[in-house]
Amino acid sequence: MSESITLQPGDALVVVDVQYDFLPGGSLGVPGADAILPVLRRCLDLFQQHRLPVFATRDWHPPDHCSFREQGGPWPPHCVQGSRGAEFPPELELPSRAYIVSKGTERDRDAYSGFQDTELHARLRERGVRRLFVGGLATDYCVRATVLDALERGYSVYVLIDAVRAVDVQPGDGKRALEEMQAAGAQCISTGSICQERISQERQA
Ligand code: VGL
Ligand code: ZN
Repeated sequence: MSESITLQPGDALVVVDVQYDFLPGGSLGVPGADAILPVLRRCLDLFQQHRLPVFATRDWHPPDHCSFREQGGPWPPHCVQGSRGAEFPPELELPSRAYIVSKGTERDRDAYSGFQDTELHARLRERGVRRLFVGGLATDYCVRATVLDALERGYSVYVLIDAVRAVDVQPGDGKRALEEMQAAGAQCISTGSICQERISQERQA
């Protein structure tokens, strides 16, 4: 049993690439990914109750992006800017104040990490964020890259293991990615170990 973690000022939730194309039925559907939706939903509620910021990254590719097979890349077309596949599913109920980070927007550059060519780091610093709680898709690609970049930039990182899923192109890719993130300093926790208790606003005042 891991200890319970109390949310505090300086914490932020980072939801990585929870978009239709990465859900079952999508062009790059991650097996079982729909199971993380209610889990993330509860986390979003918790962070909102604590008035802590929420960031959501999205893969946001031009129609002829270099990562697509027709362009010689490894993937079927996915998350094309403005397409339904690129949308966040309504079940997620992202708060309107969530800060959306678009990545992979340049035709000739792929970006797995939410930090690559984006303002994520600047926005997090602006909000005084020091600890990131990360969930989303996919464990072995964008979650991995985002977590490793965050650690490199000095953030403490908690990977929400029940709120991530892997593509597993090779069996075990997701498991290896989690091990790699842990070796780099990330802590893997279940969302259940985040303390549900609300910080009393009165007490803080
Ligand atoms: C992703 C493959 C291609 C991801 C993005 O979000 O993990 N995976 N583009
Ligand atoms: Zn992509």
